[in-house]
Amino acid sequence: MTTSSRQGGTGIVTVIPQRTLLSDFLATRWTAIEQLEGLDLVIAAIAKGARSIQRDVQAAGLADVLGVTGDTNVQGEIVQRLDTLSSDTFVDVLRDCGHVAIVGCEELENPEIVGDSEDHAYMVMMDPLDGSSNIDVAVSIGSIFGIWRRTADQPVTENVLLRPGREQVAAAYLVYGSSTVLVVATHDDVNAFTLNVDNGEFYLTHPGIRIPSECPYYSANDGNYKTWDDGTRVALTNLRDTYSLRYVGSLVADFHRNLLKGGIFLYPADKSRPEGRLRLMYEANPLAFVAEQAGGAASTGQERILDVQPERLHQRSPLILGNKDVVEHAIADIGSR
Ligand code: FDP
Repeated sequence: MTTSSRQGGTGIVTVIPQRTLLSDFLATRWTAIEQLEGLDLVIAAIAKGARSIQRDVQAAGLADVLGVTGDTNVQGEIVQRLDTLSSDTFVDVLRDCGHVAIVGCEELENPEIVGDSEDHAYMVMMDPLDGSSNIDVAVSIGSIFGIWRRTADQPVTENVLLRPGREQVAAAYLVYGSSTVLVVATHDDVNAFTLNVDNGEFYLTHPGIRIPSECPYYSANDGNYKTWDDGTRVALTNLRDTYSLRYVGSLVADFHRNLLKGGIFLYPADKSRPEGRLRLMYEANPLAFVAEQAGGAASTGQERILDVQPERLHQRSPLILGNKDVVEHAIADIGSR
């Protein structure tokens, strides 16, 4: 049995073996868990948005979606057209799925309220297009989602989103790379689905992901060495002496490689960015949740990422993420001076 086959000019036939469809996975996975009712539709909506963004990413040089909009976002960063398109697309699909109350987004200063009935049980924080600096140069980019549950009696306001990462019920991310992959994590369960571009379906390709115990890679922007404090320099020097460097500069791509192959990602605080560079609510928290469910760890260097009590929607955080023992070692080095 095959799900698709293709014959190119070379006469080589690509045969894709039968695999579980994302839709079948979603229809059966969480049915017995009352706390996750409707989550299948939220994930299906993310997959729907991703299909559309994937097409735009693939055609980016041809379609009129490359380049900057001329605006800066709430972080003061230059907004790319694909950032705006992704943000609009994911807000629309999450609104249409009928189970999301509010969407917080890197590109939006204030969250978008998209529903307030009892059915609208989920709250989503997203980075709709991660790795913006890589858009125009055909390097892997992605989308990141943290998903929390709302209690029905809570009014839907911005403040309901200020919840610690440990309360997420699920997290998901996309990598638009050499293939398009959707990773979905719930409690103790991380699975990855690969898009078949021929029929637009996601198939389960990486069931039950666990971070390998080996850690071949470390990922950090070494160009920041001059701005790190002494403890961080010790940590990075030890990592450099032990592991191979891999740094794409798109958080999702670096994280995804480390999740599948083993590795540690670091974007620590530095002298010019004492709060770190990455965003707590829609970068650090969702990926920390995925890492922990796959047996890894995530820390600010001072505390577990998932325990940070957020004060602002767009707050930044240092991030040290990956193999548990290597993360713990790096934290000890950072605190050693
Ligand atoms: P980008 O600004 O290109 O969107 O989200 C921020 C982020 O990329 C991450 O994806 C990436 O890991 C990091 O910034 C790269 O920062 P540096 O260029 O400072 O290394």
